[in-house]
Amino acid sequence: MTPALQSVLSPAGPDAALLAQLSWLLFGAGAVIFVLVAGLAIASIWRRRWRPSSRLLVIGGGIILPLPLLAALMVWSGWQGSRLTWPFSGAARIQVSVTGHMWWWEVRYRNTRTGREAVLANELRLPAGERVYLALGASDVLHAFWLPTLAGKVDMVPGRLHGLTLRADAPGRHRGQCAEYCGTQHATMALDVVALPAAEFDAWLEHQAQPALNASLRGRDVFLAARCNACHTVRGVAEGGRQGPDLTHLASRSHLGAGALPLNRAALLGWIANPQAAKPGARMPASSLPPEDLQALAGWLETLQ
Ligand code: HEC
Ligand SMILES: [Cu+2]
Repeated sequence: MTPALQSVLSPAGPDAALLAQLSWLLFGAGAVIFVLVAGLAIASIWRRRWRPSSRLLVIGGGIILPLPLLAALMVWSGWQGSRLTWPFSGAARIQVSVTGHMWWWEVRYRNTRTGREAVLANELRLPAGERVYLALGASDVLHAFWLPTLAGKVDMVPGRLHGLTLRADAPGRHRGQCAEYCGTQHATMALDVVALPAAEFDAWLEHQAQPALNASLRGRDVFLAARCNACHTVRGVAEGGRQGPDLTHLASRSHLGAGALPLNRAALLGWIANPQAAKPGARMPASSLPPEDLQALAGWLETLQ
């Protein structure tokens, strides 16, 4: 699998391409102004005419060069900005609401056909080549949604919804990151993004909307006895709180704790025993389960594909 991209300079969607073009243009024009003004400064010193009122420098470098250039850039960037996709929910088949929490992402898909909801966390999948509408909000403090390879940055504000329409040109992996300082673990608030061929995406979403399989194993009993469902939902097992990520299909994700750890058995055991070790400040308490219960619990969570 190709590594997930997280750079404005590798655009993979129409809006990101516009923004990358604009960044290069602004950088180029800035470099041109810098070189020309520096050249004029050197020229005026060289000609021993260096005074604060040196006409060459003040009129040439201070007015004639920057004014038209900056004015042209302003017009150009305003025009480019107006070409960015307007966030409009009506045209999109797939609508997702993404909520920023300290320090993870809640991702809810509404299937407009069946009316069923699929809830997941820290992972966003998109059908490639199709416009997707995102409704962005926050539950606690300010966060910001930023997928540099796909679109511009949008603030996530408690009590408000901001829209974003984006499109990934082709199947591939991307990485997003919270872009508004939101507390201790702001840096560990990453979002895995996977663009899939449309048919594959539909099958995946259908699966995510199903309740959990293997609902009758020992690990499930540990999950309930340890009251993990006070904060976590596993659909088909326990409608729990929303303080923590929905775990119904935990095992289909690639990371734990919004990018804090890769998802495997050892990481899972360590996380459940003490999330503070990998992510100090995370809003999940340590547990003191006996080792065999811990193994059963982790084993069961791993079956939640
Ligand atoms: C007080 C609420 C709370 C309780 C109780 C709790 N958790 Fe959590 N859990 C959270 C929060 C909040 C997160 C997200 C932390 C983060 O990424 O910053 C989390 C994250 C997780 C994750 C990682 C999910 C992901 O997709 O990244 C797993 C797995 C998990 N918890 C399992 C458990 C298990 C098993 C128990 C019971 C032993 C449990 N939790 C009890 C709040 C809780
Ligand atoms: Cu943040």
